[in-house]
Amino acid sequence: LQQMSAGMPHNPNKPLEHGHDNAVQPPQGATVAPSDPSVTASTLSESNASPKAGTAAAPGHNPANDGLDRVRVDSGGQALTTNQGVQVGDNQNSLKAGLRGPTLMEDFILREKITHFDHERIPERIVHARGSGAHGYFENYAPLTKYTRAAPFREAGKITPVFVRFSTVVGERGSTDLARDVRGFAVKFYTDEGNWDLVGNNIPVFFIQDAMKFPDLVHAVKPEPHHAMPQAASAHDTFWDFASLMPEITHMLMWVMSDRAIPRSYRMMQGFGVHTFRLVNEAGESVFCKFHWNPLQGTHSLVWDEAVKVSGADPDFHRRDLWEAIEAGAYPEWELGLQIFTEEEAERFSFDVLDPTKIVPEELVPVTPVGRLVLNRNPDNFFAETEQVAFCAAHVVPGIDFSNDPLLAGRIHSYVDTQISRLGGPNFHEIPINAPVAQVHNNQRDGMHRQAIARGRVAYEPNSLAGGCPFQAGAKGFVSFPQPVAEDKVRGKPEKFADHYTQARLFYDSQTEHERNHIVAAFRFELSKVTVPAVRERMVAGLANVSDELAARVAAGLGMQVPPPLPRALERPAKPEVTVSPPLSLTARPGDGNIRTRKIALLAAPGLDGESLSRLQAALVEAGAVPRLVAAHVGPVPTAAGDSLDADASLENTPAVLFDALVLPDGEAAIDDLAGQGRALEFVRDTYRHCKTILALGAGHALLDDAAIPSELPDGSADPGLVFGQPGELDAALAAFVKAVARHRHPERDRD
Ligand code: HDE
Repeated sequence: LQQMSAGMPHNPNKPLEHGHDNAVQPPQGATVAPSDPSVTASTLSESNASPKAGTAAAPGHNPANDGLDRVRVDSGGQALTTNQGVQVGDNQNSLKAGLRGPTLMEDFILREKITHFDHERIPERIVHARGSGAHGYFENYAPLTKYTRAAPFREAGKITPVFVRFSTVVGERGSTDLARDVRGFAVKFYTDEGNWDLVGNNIPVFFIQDAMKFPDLVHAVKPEPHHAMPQAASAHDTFWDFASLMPEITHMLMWVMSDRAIPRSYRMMQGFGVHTFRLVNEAGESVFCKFHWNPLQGTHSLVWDEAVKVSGADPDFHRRDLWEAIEAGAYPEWELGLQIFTEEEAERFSFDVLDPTKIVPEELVPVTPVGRLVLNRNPDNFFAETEQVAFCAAHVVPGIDFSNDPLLAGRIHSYVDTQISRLGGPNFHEIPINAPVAQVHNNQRDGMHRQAIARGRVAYEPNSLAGGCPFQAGAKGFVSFPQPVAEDKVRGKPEKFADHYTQARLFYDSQTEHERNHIVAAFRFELSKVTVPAVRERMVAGLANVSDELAARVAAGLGMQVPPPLPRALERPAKPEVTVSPPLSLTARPGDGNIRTRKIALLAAPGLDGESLSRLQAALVEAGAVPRLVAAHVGPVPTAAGDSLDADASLENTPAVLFDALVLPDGEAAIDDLAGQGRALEFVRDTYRHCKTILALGAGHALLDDAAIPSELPDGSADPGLVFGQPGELDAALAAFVKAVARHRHPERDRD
């Protein structure tokens, strides 16, 4: 290092390949001390962020990024080299014996380049292959030491760096973001006592109760093996065949057929740890705990017709949304809430808390907010960070422990196992995105791709030759909660696991009318794709155990009679504590009424009133929204006043489904022009059909008539999503528009 800083010619490529000159390097014989994670967000600044515009909240220092800085490569001003650091003279032509002669075996530059290319891909994740990630931090509100000794919860204001990856489950790596599917919500906390991975989903229950059934579930839902169809879809025979034979799946199906499975954005969905976990305090006392992530942006979803169309128009819709929000400085945020209850309380519940197909209703155990998660930095390299990150349900830290949930037990095994083949052997924990901020000291050695250079001759314990180091930490280290176990070995399930329908009914009965309509429509859509009538019948017979109304409506949608209900495993399940739980509806969390990051289309055509549209555009930017001018083609659009506005999107390349709301301009000539364009009319109709807000300025309202949009709701009342404004009274129009857009959708209009 001294040689390098003195400018001596010592391996000059090395610092460029492995980090900048100021990177923290281990001095001879020592290790790098971890950064002090106890500093608060307000005293720190992000260490290495790309410049960001917008309303930057205090981003928080991310010590996990310090380690990554050492391996970030910038090639600005540098010559091209081989992997051995040899500068390449010609990157266009292979080495030949004469210009028209054979290429020579000797060309190590060509062979190195092609060989590396040949191995650029790794296997995709067996599930959750499609995803997007971001860096951020978790900030703790208050000490939680009464319940847990886990490092992130120790002090008020404590910052723990995180990397989060959102995903779909079924589709392959290049599949659409918009599939009807569960979304993964995996959080890696780089705590100062080691990595803790909370590998959750956006739905708080799961399809199955026991890990033994996971391969069957995944084989049933993935593309059918003979022809590898359909991609990223559950609407096919094998999934529903399996589902119809597995009544324990019923509660999960309610969630997956609801709008939760087609979120508007990763930023607008909840996350859940799903299983019951344990918190353990310094005294070794334990309580049960369920983890909830609640988005500050509110919970919002698409409608199915829209999701299908977005899949074509922008299959990267969720990836782009997350990336753009972070680049714009509109950092997405979630609050972490805990449901904490004792084992004795759990004994008295009408359901079993070890059953991952059950929730603990919030009426029974309230959700206590304990901290917030902020995502404030996009990865520099998708592969190195988002693709190579390896989450693992077994990664817990002192203070967090497992329950006996039999699904969780299988997960504790599965993640490292699958990653050994996905990431090419052992030692992937040393890949920078996976390496903990806490130091690693053990006697594990060697294996493929080893990075650490362990010094000394001792790689065993106990030893005397290295002073007994590394030594076991005793009570300071991870100690499993000593739960007593004294029963016969059996293969089976506890009695309460057999109640497959009570909570499915609770979910259905807790939905608003339009949410129930969407569940019915989703079942109808999915089951209508099933080609075997017996499977459809069995499915509807299962739904008859949930709700007569649901079964009748789905059956009607499939042109069949409701069959007799499936026999139940448990004729008399315990009486549920609650029969309706309002937080189960997406409408329970509408957000805080702002329209930040909402995408708004301003239709433009020659002859529009440019002044009112420009003023409105500026006001929307001021409110944090993302307005875009959409016209027949990109480029200048002449206004009535003789100047022009620049359209940055066209009706052809950016259809209505990519926006949250629409503004129709004033100007009769412009409206006449738009009325003659099929795409413009389709734009208006889709916005209306998908229950989004439309603001018509002045003459703009005529386009609503041209598109055959009803001016009021079927019951004769005013449509809250249709706003009319005069160009002279823009402030009033804007206020009404913002209020309507903040509602996200207007389900009163929803008629499928
Ligand atoms: Fe996973 N799951 N899972 N899972 N899971 C994987 O690990 C598995 C389950 C979840 O963004 C795999 O590295 C088994 C529940 C997420 O990288 C694999 C069982 C929940 C992600 C695996 C389950 C999840 C995964 C595939 C039943 C919610 C993506 C690649 C016993 C609480 C993480 C990999 C990321 C990924 C196994 C059930 C969430 C194969 C065996 C329940 C968010 O190991």
